[in-house]
Amino acid sequence: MTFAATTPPLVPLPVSFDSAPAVRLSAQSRVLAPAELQREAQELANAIATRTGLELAVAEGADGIDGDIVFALETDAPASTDAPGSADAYRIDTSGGLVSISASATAGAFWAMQTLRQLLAQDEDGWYVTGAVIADEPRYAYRGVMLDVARHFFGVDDVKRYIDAMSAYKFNVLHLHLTDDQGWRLHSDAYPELTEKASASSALGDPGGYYTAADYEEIVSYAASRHMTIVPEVDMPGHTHAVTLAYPEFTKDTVIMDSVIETAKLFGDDLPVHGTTYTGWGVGFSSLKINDPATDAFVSDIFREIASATPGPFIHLGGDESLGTTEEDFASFIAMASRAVQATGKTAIAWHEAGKAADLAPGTIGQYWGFVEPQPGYAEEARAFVAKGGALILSPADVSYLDMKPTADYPIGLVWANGPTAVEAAYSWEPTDVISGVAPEAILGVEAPMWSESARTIDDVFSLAFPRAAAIAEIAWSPQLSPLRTWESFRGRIASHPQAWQSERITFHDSEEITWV
Ligand code: TNX
Repeated sequence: MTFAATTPPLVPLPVSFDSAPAVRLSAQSRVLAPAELQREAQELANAIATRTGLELAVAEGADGIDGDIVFALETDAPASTDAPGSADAYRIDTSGGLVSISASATAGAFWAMQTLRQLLAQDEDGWYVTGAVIADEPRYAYRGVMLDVARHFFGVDDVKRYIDAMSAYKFNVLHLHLTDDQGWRLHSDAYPELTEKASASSALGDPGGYYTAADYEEIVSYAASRHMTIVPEVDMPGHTHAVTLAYPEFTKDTVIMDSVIETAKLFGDDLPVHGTTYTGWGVGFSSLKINDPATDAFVSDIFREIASATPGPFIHLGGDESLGTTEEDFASFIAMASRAVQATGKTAIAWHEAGKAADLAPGTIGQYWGFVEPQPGYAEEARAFVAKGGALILSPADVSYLDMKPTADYPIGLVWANGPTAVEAAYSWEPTDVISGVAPEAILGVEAPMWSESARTIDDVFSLAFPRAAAIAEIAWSPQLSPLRTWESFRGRIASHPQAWQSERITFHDSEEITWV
């Protein structure tokens, strides 16, 4: 690992960086790439045009001259090919008078393109690419963000903007929380009333919406073109009040527990009523019927339909906060649902409570959402996934939940996860330290969830996500022991990023922890 005395403002930090002569860009500069990388080349030209106004020609080819940007696919991979994430590895080298980018796969070329965008700089003579020799590859293969489109609905264009903003930080998974008490957001051919009857509204009484099959396909393929995998989540057996509006026969009666009454009082919400729209922020009162053949068939049908529309390897079955369900019923439901996912050929992911189920399908991946210092019982539930041959995704709520307020007086966001989450807190945690007794290889990666109870627009979403999403991106991508993997270095490197955010219309929290430039 080598680092030049001054490292440009790269986030996430690359594995190694050395300085080299800069490459001046002009209207004559071209972006050259082999046929397989034309999309990445075009994407780079678009990003350069948005940022600098320079419209570079994109062409197929390998013979660049000074001032060009040249992509190449190398079969002798820059990283060992069997390492996880090696398809993501790339090199950038400006030492020959042009910018040369090499990768062993299109994904690596795409991440190189994102690094290159951060190397764009301007002086009195115009725009240039900061001189650099970079060799880079990710720490984790799974680098996720989640968007809750159930509490508030975000349309296809908003989701595409989220994909663009997050893939710029080398996130490669978008987990969509598609269903919850407040709405069902994906059309089902087999159960059309889910979206006909249970998608019209959102939390706070805001308008709802849903994705048609064509919308979902558009999201999936847009994500794929940005090397992001979509992980669809259908949350069950709890968080299913929306189903009571469409197919009440698959649901249990509503259980109004004290926590729901408390939440309703706190936020002035109405209490949930079985079969009518719910727009509040309570959790845990709804459940599918357990040990009921008709419900089990519904669950299998839904997973089968979603699996056939989803090219990625994962389906998330939820499993969180089933507060009105007995442990026995919960365990039996999770055993059934995790197998129903497996039967589609996909790998199941579940929130960590599902680790309680003794008969969880082997190989299920757990998503841990407790605190960095686990609450009683939570670490044990998380370890159960690993014991059954699965792996863990870490989303500790007190550091990685993007919907927590960044400061106590922030107008939107929640505070239940140990109060507001500062940027420094989001940056300063180590994935391998969270769940003791788990081998580092059992950690598949890291994910930053964005729940949308209080986020009513995509601008709200961005203004909660940035800059903290960039902190999580560095945890997911950069080597743990790199000399510049420090809060002081990060806060310096991120300080100039609003220049790019502004050109992409990305709102952000103007945090006092960072001296913005
Ligand atoms: C907890 S963490 C939830 C969600 C809420 C979120 C708000 C988890 C798996 N469930 O239902 O939206 O808190 O921060």
